[in-house]
Amino acid sequence: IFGGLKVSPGAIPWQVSVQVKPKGSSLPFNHVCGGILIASCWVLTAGHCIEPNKDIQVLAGSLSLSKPDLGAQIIPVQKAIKHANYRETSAAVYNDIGLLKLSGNPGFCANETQFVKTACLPNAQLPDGTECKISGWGATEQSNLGSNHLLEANVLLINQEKCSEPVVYGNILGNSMFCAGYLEGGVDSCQGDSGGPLTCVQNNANVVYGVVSWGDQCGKKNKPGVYTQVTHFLDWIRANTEGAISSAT
Ligand code: 4AZ
Repeated sequence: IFGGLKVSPGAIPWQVSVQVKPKGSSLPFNHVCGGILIASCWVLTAGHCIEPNKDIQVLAGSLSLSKPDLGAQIIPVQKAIKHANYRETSAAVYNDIGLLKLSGNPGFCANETQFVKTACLPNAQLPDGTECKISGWGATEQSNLGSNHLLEANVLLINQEKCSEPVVYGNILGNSMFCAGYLEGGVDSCQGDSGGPLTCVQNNANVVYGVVSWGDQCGKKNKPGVYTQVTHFLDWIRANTEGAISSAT
């Protein structure tokens, strides 16, 4: 996160670290991406975070990456689902969304605590200019190795036509993506934040409105962060979570 501040304990309890190692190896797990707890046994992340032949685990309820906080939960991933239409070009990433099924009995994987809670899904698009929050352990303006303590920053939802202007991203933006941040630069997500949350307040609840996806570097003028539009994938999320996500009534 560029232009971020340290997160306080329990402030972003749906944030997880997605960690991998080569399948079957004795190497330690390594943080690769963020993720978002959307049900006890389900983590939403970016499609590009799901690589073949890796063992995956998630770290929940910890602000520190190197030394899990008291009350942290480390949960193995039983199954990783990458969107079937995931596509990567040199310029952009399309349908950049995936789901991680945690190991445990249905409904009893991550334990809800003060530091571990699920985020809601959005039920409609929000207006341009809405202030939302991003978070992660990714690269900062100080270090491209990232931050050991979870960082957060506020960003604004940017109009799609504005973000599709030639000086910004031109015609590569798809309708399953949106831009957020500041065209003047400075505050942004970055490498290592991918897969993590962009949450906004909707109906007095925090909803996971975007998933950190890509961008032309970080914090640059006219190159805001690009996020997967979660509202575009609501049916896909419901269809792939085995009934674990209840619909709003
Ligand atoms: C990345 O490489 C990445 N500024 C993630 C987010 C952004 C840029 C790059 C957005 O994972």
